[in-house]
Amino acid sequence: MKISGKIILFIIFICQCIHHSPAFSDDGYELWMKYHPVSDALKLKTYRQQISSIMVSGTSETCQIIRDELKNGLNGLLGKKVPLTTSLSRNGLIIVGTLENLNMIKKSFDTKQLLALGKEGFLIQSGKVAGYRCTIISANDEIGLLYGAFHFLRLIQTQTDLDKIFIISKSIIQYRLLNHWDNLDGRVERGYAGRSLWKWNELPEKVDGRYSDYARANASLGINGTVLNNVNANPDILKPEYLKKVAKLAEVFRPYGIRVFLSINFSSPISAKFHIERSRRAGIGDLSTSDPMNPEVRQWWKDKAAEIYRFIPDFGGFLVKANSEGMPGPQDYNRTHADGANMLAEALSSYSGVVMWRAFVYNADTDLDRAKRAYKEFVPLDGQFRPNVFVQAKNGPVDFQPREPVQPLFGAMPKTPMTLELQLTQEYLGHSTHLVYLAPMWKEYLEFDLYAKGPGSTLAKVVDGSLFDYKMTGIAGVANIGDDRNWCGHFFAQANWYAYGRLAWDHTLSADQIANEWIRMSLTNEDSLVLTIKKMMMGSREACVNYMTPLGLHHIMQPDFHYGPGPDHANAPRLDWTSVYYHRADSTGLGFDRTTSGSNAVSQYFSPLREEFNDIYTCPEKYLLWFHHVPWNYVMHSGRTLWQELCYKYYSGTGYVDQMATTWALLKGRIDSQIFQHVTDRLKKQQKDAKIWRDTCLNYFQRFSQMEIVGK
Ligand code: GCV
Repeated sequence: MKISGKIILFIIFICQCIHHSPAFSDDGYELWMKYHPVSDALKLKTYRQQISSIMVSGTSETCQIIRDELKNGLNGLLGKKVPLTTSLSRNGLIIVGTLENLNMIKKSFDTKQLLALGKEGFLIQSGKVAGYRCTIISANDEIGLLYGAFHFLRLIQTQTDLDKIFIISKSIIQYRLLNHWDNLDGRVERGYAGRSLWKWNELPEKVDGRYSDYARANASLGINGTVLNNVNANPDILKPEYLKKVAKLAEVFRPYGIRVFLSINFSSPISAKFHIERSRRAGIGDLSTSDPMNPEVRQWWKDKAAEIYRFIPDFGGFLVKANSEGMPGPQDYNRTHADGANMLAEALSSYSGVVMWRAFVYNADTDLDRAKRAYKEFVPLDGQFRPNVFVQAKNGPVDFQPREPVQPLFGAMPKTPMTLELQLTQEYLGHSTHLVYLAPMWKEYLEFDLYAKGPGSTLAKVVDGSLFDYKMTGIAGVANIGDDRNWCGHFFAQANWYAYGRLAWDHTLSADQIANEWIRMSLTNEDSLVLTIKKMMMGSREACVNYMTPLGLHHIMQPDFHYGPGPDHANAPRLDWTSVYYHRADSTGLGFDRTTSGSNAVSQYFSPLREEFNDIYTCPEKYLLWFHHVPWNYVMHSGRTLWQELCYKYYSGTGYVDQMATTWALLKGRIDSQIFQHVTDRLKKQQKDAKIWRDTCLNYFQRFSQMEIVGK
C-alpha cells in the first residue's frame, strides 16, 4: 500500500499530540523548549499559513544551531515539516541573517533601528521581500540572531499574534552570568538538584551531551557567561590539567554565545609547604606568599593569565571571594580589597578579562552589626579599583534571606561598577522542595528606590549602569542546576532559572509576564490553567516569607543545613552565625534595633529612607523587625498587636501552602501526569515543613511574649 506524504505527516502530528497529552510523561528535561503542537486550532491554522520555510544565511556553528532550533521548534509547534531553503520563492519564509549577510532585506526593511541595537540585540519584523510575505529575524551579530530565533519560537510557544510583527530587543546588562557553586569533586555547595553537571574526571576526552543542552537553555534566555566553579575555590582549577577541561567546556559553549569564567582562590600562587591545614588557604604555585604587592606574586598572576588565554582565547575573567568565611585575601597582608582586585585586573587587562570581586564580607572587627560590614569595608575604596573590576554584592546586606532590604552599598559606589548577585538555588527558601517563584522577590529588589540621586534611583538603574554611568554592567545568579534529570530538582525551580535569565536580559519585564511565558512554554497554554498556576506562583514567595521569617525577621534557620527553623540556635563559633543574634527576642519584644539608637545601620541609606526606616511608625512593616526591637504589644497597621500579627503572618503563610496544594490537586488530568505527581509530592512536604516552621517559631517566641498563640 502506498501512503502519501500528507498522510504520514498527519500521523506524525497525531502521534505528537497524543504524546503530549496530559496522560503522558514529561520528566522535565526539555525545560521550556518542549515545542508541543500549538493547542489553539485557529492559531495553529494561521501560523501554518504564515510560516512555510526557513532560510538562515551564514555557515558558522551558531548558524547551524539556529537552523536546527528553528527547524525542530517549528516542526513540533506547527505539526508540519517546515523545510530549510536557500531561495526566496514563496510566501511564509522566515529569513534569518545579519545585515551584512542579507542584502535582500536592506531594501525592504527599516534597518536603522537594527544598527542601534549593538551586540546581541535582535529585530523581528514581518513584511514583504521581493513581493513575498516574510518574517525577518536580524541582528548585528550571530548571537543576536540566535537570541532572535529563540524569541521567535517563544512567540509561537506562547501563542502570540505574528501579524504585522515588529520587535526590537536589546540587552540592557552586558554581563549576564550564572555562578555555579560547584566543587571539583562533583558536590555542589547549596545545590539541591543532584551533583555537578561538570564531569571533571571525564573531561576533556569525554564531552557529555548535556553540556550543549545547558548552553542551549541559557542561550534561549540570553545568559552569556558562566562561572564554572565554587567561590570557595579550590586552587587546582588553575592547574593546566583543569584548564584543558575548562577549554573544552568553553569550546562547547562558544557557539551559544557563552563565555566561561572561573572562581579563583587568592592564595593560588603559594606552594603546598605553606598550606594551612583545614583552612581554605592553599595554592598550586611555588611562592611563600600571595601578597598582592609582591612583584613575584604579580608576575605569577600575569603568567597564569597568559596561560589561561592560550587555552581559552575568549576567557571572561575571575570571580573572587576573599577575606570572607575563611577564604584567603589581601587583608592577610594588610592590603585592601582594591589592592587584591587590581592585581588580578592588571593581569587580565590586556585580554579584556574582568574581575568580579565579591563584597560578601563580614569581618566581625568591622562593626558589631553584620548588616553594616560590607558597606563599611567597601565605600572607602570607591574610585580605587581598576576599570575592569566589578564589585559584586548580594541583593541584601546579610545573605540571601527570604526578605531583606537592599544592600545599601549599591547606592554608595558611584565610581565602581557593581554586579548584583542573586541566588536561584533556594538555600534559605526551602531548597528544591518548596515551590517558591523568585521573580517577585527579584523585582522587589530591582525596583527598590535607593534615593542615591534622588527619587527614582532604583537598584535596577544601578545594575544597568544608567544611574552612575558605569562603563560596564553585570548581573550574576547563583545557579540552581545539577545533574538531576529535570535540572533543578523541583519542576517549578525551572521557572526561577527562566525568570533570572529573562530579567537579566530585560529587567523591566514583570514577574507576572515571565510566569505567564514560562507556564505556557513548560506546562500548558490553556488560559484558565495558566491563570490558576500563575496565581499560585505569584504569591508563593510572600507565603514563604510568612511561614519562615515574617515582618523583617531573618537568619533564624537551622545551622549549616539552612532548611528548617532554628530560632533557638545560640551556640556557634561566631555570634553572627546564631539565630538569637538576629531576632533578639526577650521579654520586652522582638527584632534587631538598627535605628540611630541601636546599631545605626539606617544611616547607611540615603534620605528619606534612613528617616523612614528609623521611625517605628513609618518603617514598612515588612522590614519592621529588621530595623526595630518592637514591644510585643505594639499596635500594627492592622490593629493587631505585634504578637498577634506575627501569629497571623505565620498562619497565613501555611494557609497559602495548603491552598496551593488544594489548587494543584484540581489540575489532575489536565496537565502532564508525571509533573503533576512530582509537584503533588513536593507540595505535601512543603505543607508539612511550613507548619514546622510556624509552630517551632511561634512556640519559641511565646516563651518571651508569654501570650497565647492566636489563629490556630
Ligand atoms: C559559597 C553563605 C552560604 C555559603 C556560601 C556563602 C557565600 O554563607 O551558606 O555556602 O559559600 O554564603 O556566598 O560565599
